[in-house]
Amino acid sequence: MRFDILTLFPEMFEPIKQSIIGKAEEKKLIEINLINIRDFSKNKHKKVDDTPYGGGAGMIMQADVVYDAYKSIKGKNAKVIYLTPQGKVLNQKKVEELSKEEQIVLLCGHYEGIDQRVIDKIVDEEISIGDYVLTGGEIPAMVLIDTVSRYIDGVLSEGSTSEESFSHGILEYPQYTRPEVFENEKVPEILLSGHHENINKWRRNQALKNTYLKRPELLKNIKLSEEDRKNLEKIKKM
Ligand code: 4F9
Repeated sequence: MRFDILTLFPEMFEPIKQSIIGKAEEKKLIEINLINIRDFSKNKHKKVDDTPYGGGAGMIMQADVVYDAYKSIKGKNAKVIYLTPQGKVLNQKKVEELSKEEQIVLLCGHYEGIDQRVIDKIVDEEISIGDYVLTGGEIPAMVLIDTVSRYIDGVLSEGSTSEESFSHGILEYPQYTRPEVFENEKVPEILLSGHHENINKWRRNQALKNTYLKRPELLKNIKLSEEDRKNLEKIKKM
């Protein structure tokens, strides 16, 4: 998977070169290519924005500069994503879908926005990471790279994406490790029993309970077994 990032602030992406994503890049499992939009300014002062037609506050990134930066990217089958609060809100299903792309171009806006004509010309999809406004699209782009990269073969250890929260559409069960007693609190007895069938049942129940208490709206999106239904009824009476 290759990510091409169109941004005015390429330095902001240094942190994702660390940790797991950095390792994935070293292993050539993913490639992150930064394009500084400012390099495509035709202006002697390297200006990339101008005041909005029709008036109003702030500055607008210019269509021709953004377009020239975009045209410098190599590749034919790239999906172009603009990070904006106007997009569909990202979720795990979308993340998994995007992980099947061979190349993703991420357009990061700044200031009051980007001239609509270049958005209309190059963008395939608009994505938001939540209903709030940031100072730019860089942090959303990093969120997208992080979530999508986890699905690329070899980036995580085997099984890490299939067992987690949200891959089943509900929240995780609680996890414990040594010591067995912490501040007088013991690890749930069942986890020390070695009885895997009972442990799995207990974990499923804990996941259902967690979801019911913290994110009940998620329960509408998943298929519950007869056993799940019975257990949920019990949880609701607690
Ligand atoms: C992008 C906010 C995606 C949420 C881009 C200001 C943004 C954003 N999700 N806010 N520029």
